[in-house]
Amino acid sequence: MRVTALAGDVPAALASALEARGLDRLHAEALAAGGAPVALVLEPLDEPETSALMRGAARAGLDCHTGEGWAVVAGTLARLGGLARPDPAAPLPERLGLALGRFLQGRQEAPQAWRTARRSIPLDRSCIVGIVNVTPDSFSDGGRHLAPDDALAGAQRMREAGAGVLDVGGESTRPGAERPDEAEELRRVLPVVRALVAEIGLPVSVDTRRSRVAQAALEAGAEIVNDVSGLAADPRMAEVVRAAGAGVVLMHMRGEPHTMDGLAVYRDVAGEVAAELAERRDRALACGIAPEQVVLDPGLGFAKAPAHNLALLDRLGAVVALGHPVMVGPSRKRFLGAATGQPVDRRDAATAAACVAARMRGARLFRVHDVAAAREALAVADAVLGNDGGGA
Ligand code: PMM
Repeated sequence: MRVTALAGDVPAALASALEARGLDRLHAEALAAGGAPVALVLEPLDEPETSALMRGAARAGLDCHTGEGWAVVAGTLARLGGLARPDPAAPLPERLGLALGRFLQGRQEAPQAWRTARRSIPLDRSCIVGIVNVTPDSFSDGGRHLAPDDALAGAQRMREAGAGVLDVGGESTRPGAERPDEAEELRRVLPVVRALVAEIGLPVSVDTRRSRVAQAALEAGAEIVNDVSGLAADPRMAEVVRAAGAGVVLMHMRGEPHTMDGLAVYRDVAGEVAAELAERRDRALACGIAPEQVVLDPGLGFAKAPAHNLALLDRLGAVVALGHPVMVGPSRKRFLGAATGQPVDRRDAATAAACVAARMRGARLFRVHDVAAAREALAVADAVLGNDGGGA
């Protein structure tokens, strides 16, 4: 007898093996989807819930580890479905049954498009977000795009290199950077937004924590708000996004750019970032923002030590599982310098590699300075992920 291991973490590998042995495609795909690995933390749990969960998990063939008020359950999606299915002989406590049911219902493929104020951006392949910083002090392209004409020329090159979105920011969020006042931020951002909207034709995003800057940029034709505070810095931001129907990037950060480095303390960075982003997302939806408008970003470099950034890239699935398209912004950041020894002006290959790592873990949008390098690397990742099995 021959024993051949499949790529068990890739559902399509299981489907191909079944199809090659005579199952029809739909059946093979359904079985393979049920075989997808899942791991959940449930907390807080009371004593009866913990006991019921342990019994139910054993019956369903799931691994279950429990402690004071929590449980970790791991296995396949199909077995988790078995656990959640109502069983009159051994009903789950109501709160537990509801929570599992909600999780299974909400668990879906990440949406294949992003709705903005003006269009739907397709995400069936990687979307590159070109960075247009109009700050005199951004850490990696400081001042290069300050004048609108220069920004326009840079944006034209990004479009030719395959950018799908342009992100204009007038505030450097680098640790220790001085924050411009609102008038200065508006003075930097608005002429560039106007020029890009008029001349480039790509969707324009504004990277700001201020609702007045976002509002003015949206009125000038921008269609996305990229808020590194996840709508937390300005109480009016959510309403501005809602009223305009704008796309919104909710990024994870703790504290403020000048306090964030001291808050980079985690016991389980991916789990904590996902839980904190879920709270931000829930707050945005409660304000009337539609789920289709929302993109989530783990905030690489924001309140994260180098090892946290690497762990987040590896465990990005925790953020992807929240059910929104995921953006990452690794571009030229310090953790890439720590991994490669390269200075900030020589980190574009490392950036492209980080983008590919994130793409393999489910990210769809990539905020970078060097669009051409990222585009080429991600074209390969898209082709690998979009392959048809080579024999099907
Ligand atoms: N990083 C920076 C600024 N804005 N926005 C999002 N959504 N994600 C990021 O990772 C991010 C961001 C800081 O980098 P820069 O100064 O090079 O723009």
